[in-house]
Amino acid sequence: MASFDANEHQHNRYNPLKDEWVLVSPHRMKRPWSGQVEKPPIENIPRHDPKNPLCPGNTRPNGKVNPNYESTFTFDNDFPALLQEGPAPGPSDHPLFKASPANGTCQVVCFHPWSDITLPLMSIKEIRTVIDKWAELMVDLGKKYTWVQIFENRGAIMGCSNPHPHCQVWASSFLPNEPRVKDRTQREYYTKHGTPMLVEYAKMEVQKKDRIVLANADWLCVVPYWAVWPYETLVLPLRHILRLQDLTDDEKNSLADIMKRLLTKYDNMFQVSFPYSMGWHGAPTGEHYNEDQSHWQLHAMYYPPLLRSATVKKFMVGYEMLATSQRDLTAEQAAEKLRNLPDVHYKQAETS
Ligand code: H2U
Repeated sequence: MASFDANEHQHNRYNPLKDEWVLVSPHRMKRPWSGQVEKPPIENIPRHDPKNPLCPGNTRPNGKVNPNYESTFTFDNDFPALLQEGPAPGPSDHPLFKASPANGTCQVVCFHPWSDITLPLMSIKEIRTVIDKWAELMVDLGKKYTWVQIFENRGAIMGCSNPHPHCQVWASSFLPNEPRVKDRTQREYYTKHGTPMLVEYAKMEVQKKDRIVLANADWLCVVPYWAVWPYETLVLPLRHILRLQDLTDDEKNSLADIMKRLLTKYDNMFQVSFPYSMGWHGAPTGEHYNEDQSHWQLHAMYYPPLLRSATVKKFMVGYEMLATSQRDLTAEQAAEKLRNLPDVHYKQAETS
């Protein structure tokens, strides 16, 4: 039998952050596709749409009027999934029917006054204002809440309801599932090895090189060894940093550089605004500020669904839903493809 080659032969990879395995089947890359084809995303978005509730100066359906903002604009989500107050469920009368209180607040952050712009098309300075807003919200909401989740859904394919560039911030009185698992796995790793898991991981990826997409003085962007989504990336600081609000001025600028280059590469892949869900994870806040959280390392995840073209996305169905996540393209192949894409945006290449 031939000797093992990760780019050719099936294998499982372990995700130590989520304590999960992913099945890698690179031999399937050549199979034919005759399944669903998504409609290409509509790209002719007006700069200002008088009917869009996220645009400057417009009245939202609840009667509130947006200011004529010129940079970022943050408002309380008019349809929040978490309310600040409400009656709490009583104690459970059976271990199979447990409920617990859930309070919180939801906000929307518009990145820019224009609807026809996205982060990769914004200047480094403009991206920096978004990062500053994120850090500010982490501080403000983190005073009261256990977890502040910053996330961006980009593209209708990812459930984004509005083309205006924006993200959401949901702050909660509880630790949601994903960070709850990551808190446990990072804590266990730190106790066992005496070093934060993701600080060690970044060091190893710098040595190994084959999964690096981008790097600068402060940041590393890799397709993680355990990636599930075809072009999933993990953005890590090179220094041990617990939370987004702990970044220095220089680190915020160099993050804006990494974000612009990564998102440009994504868009250049199929010459479309590349859809994704992204978000930040760092040490919990609220009551956890007073605890030792050294096991945590700040990181951002990008989960784009596209696989073969602008219209064919990866579905997490069947085996993924019922057994374990599976991918065909290896993380190393995905990283190489991303690394080789230009970091000048295709829309800006024509004009520069
Ligand atoms: P997406 O990030 O999935 O596109 O969601 C946009 C959010 O904007 C969504 O949570 C909010 C929705 O509740 N929204 C308002 O708060 N007010 C509006 O008038 C429109 C949309």
